[in-house]
Amino acid sequence: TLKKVKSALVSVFHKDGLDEIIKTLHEQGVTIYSTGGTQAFIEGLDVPCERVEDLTSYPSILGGRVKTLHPKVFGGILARRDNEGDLEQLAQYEIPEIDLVIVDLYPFEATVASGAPLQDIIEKIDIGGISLIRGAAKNYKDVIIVPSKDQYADLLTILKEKNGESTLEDRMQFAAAAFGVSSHYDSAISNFFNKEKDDMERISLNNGDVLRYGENPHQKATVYKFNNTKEGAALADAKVLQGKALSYNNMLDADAAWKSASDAYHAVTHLEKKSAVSVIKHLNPCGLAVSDDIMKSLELAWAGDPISAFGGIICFTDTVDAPIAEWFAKRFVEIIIAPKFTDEALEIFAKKKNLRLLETPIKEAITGEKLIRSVSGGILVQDEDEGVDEKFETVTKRQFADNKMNLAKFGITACKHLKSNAIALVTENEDGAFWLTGAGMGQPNRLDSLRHLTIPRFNLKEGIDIKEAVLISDAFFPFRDSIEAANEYGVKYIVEPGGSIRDEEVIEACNEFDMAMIFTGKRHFKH
Ligand code: 93A
Repeated sequence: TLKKVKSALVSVFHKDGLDEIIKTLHEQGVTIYSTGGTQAFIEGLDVPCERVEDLTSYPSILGGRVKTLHPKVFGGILARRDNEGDLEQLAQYEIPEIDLVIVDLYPFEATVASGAPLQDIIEKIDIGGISLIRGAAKNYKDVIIVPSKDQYADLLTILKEKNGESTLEDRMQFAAAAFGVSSHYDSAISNFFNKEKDDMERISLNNGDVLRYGENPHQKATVYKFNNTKEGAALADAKVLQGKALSYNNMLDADAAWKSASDAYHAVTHLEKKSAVSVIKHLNPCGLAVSDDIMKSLELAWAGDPISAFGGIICFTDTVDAPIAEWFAKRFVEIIIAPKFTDEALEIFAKKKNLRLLETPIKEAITGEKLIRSVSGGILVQDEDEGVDEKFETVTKRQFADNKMNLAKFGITACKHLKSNAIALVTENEDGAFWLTGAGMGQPNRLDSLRHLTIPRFNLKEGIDIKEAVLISDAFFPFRDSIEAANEYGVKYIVEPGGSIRDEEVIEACNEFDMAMIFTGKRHFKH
């Protein structure tokens, strides 16, 4: 079964590491066949080589898509050397035997990873190379297949130490590696195509439902729904149980309410039974709370900013029952969202003709949905900012108390849903309830967002120990002035991503005021 290499076909994308192999093949008198770029490389080494085009009497066509795909190439690779019929046909059609094939495939995965456009990715699907690999591996009894650079060292061992003679076992090992390479390559292509297909399906839209009006009554608006979102697991699919038609702002606010309540629910892990409530105004949570009881959460969410809560959009993660419905009797809100309403609650709400009730399951922690917005002449698509931050690095002398970590995670979630520049102040009650006690958002500078925190404006300091609260910033503090402002409130715990060129100055300010500060390394802008 010892076979000596006499002829080789070499077609590689990356040429590095090839020179030693080519020189050794040449020294051993091996005939080398090669494709365009590889042939130029080989001739650059002053080694003669036969052009595949001369062998096939065809040029490389279709921009290189068809180079080696020809019986004159594949015949010489696939012919069984112990089969008389095969050998006769090689002679009849003047096909040379090829007993070593060296391939390095078009870099499909690297091209996908580079973010190249679809057309470039498609061109990097290797057809000829993968066929050479499969053909040579199938005929491992007679042919050595080197399917990638990783096998160059093994080939050199055979060429140099065994004078180009391989055993059947050697060739079978090369074939095993080859099918590993081809299967990995095709899986990568399959994964890419299936993901593309999913994205396309997600983006294809149902016919639009006309909305009551747009951002203002003189603007028309429509809501289109993505196909193939999971049933019930998307705000646009929520069941409208009562109330007048929804407007554009209503949809946006309802979405913000649903996402912030759901995310807060997922972010809290210290409670066995948990119930989250959000109160939204103009896309911002002005109240957000998670406790072990729906009524408690509602009262805390409302207390976050009772003035703004008027006319707000409320989302629950629990079934809304009669006592909750009664609670709203004397309060005006636009929309209430919940996974379920009891019949008694529906009866009570029925008196408020204009109030909209939306029924939808809570949002999953990670949906992978795309966010789409428009700019003049185009659309912007990005991933949702989903999940809970996991990296917490204390950067100050004062340590961030362990029992504050859960509260910090809740606070980051609240902050993430506030428009930038966003500052959130969150508090834990004695019974373990977490709530948003101060929110500053939408200011063009971070200091103003901090100074506009709702808490001092509504004079709710009573009952809240700000020394125990955690203050979160959606992006780094660029100067120490914000820390000084936080100190005026009496804040002792701060969370921010870090990454400013003045981080040192900011940390120094925290140390001066005996504050504990955490860097998360993750920014949460929301524009
Ligand atoms: O476009 S292809 O799928 N068509 C072919 O017939 C073919 N034959 C070899 N790509 C083909 N190859 C690939 O070309 C090899 O896998 C290798 O990656 C590359 C080498 O091209 P060149 O020698 O011109 O640099």
